Amino acid sequence: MLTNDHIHDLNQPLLDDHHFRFSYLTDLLARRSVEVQPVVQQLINFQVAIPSWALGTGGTRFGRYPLGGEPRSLEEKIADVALLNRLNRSSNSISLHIPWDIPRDVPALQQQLKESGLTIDSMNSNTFQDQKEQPYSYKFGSLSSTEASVRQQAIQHNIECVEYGKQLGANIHTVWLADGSNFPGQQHVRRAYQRTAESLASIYEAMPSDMTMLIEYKPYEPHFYSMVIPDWGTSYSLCQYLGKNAQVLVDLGHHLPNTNIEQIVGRLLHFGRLGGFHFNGSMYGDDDLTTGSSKPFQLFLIFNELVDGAQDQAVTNAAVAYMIDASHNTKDPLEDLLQSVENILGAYAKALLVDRAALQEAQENNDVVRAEEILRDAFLTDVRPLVAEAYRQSGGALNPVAAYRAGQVRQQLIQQRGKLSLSTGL
Ligand code: PSV
Ligand code: MN
Repeated sequence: MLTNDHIHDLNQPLLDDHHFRFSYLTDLLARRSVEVQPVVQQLINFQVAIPSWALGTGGTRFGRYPLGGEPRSLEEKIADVALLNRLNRSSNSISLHIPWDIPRDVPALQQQLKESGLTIDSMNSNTFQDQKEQPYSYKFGSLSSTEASVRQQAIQHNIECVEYGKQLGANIHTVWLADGSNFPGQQHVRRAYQRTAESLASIYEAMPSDMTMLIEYKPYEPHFYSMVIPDWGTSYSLCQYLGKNAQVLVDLGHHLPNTNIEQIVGRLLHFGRLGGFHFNGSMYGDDDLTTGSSKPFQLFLIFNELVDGAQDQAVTNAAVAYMIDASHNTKDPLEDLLQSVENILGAYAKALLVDRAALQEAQENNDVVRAEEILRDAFLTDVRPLVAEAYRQSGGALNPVAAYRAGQVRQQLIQQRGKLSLSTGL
């Protein structure tokens, strides 16, 4: 399905237009003393992990509208990510969620990953749902539960995830806790935090020294009065308590409307505690829409902080893990993921174009208008030819969504897997 040769053939009719647009932008940027090839190379190097749970149609609690051809097994999920990566060469890893993705045949999976040029990005634990065979319920929390037996079960589940991660070569273990309360007085605020910290410490101790624990925060949902880890400050304090291999994970959808996420990113970089991202698009909360679809300027400002941090020797933050965490209710999930990756690369490209020396000078002089104009100048540059060139140079499709459609991928997946196949996820 959509081989490299096929992708190469689909590029041919688009090349003339691409060269025209790319050489125009090359000349334009040269006038501003920006060399394009180093920018293209940084785009080529940039990789965003795909979560196994975003490959099928998601739903809301009101309904789900599957479009067919969804991956039915871990092997088929890996095949879908391999296909995405053949198209854009920018998603060379997959993140797994346990128990949705329990590996049954580790050597065979390792072989498949190797042949597809993929790695496992992170293992994600799930103590937000009860599983049939599990003795204790997470209805009133998992790592923060008042019951030692429940906490122990949740710790054990996380340690199992760490073990799968070791087997599959994943060096990230991500914890997102659904623990919280719906009513005032339901949960003792300080004790719930303390129990969580101690439970996390037991998991942290079980991790190998080259593994990082990413701690994700979320202000509400599934609980609406309080969440045990509602904000970056709580995640950060837990990381401080655990040790240097614990880092904060920023999921773009896990903020209240109008939160200044780029400022949080800057703060975490300053503290050397920014571990990773879950990219998605959000208007209100955890909407899990296409990354950059409704707030492209915000995405650019986040990348502006990341690029600024990467170029500042005073910043000692370790490598940041990038992942998409989205859910697709109305679009074909694979098209949505291709769009998200493209928007992420576009925001990154624009951030790389910011004239940092001029910006710093404007900031030092409190020249508000000039500083803002420098950012706007980069943001308003049409960088699509740079992203397309990165795809081209790395052997991908000049226009991944168009190639996906021309290759009739969804129709073939439906033929292979059936109209009613359903993937795991939310
Ligand atoms: C929770 O909303 C979350 O963002 C966490 O990352 C989970 O692992 C994922 O979504 C589950 O879909
Ligand atoms: Mn997430």
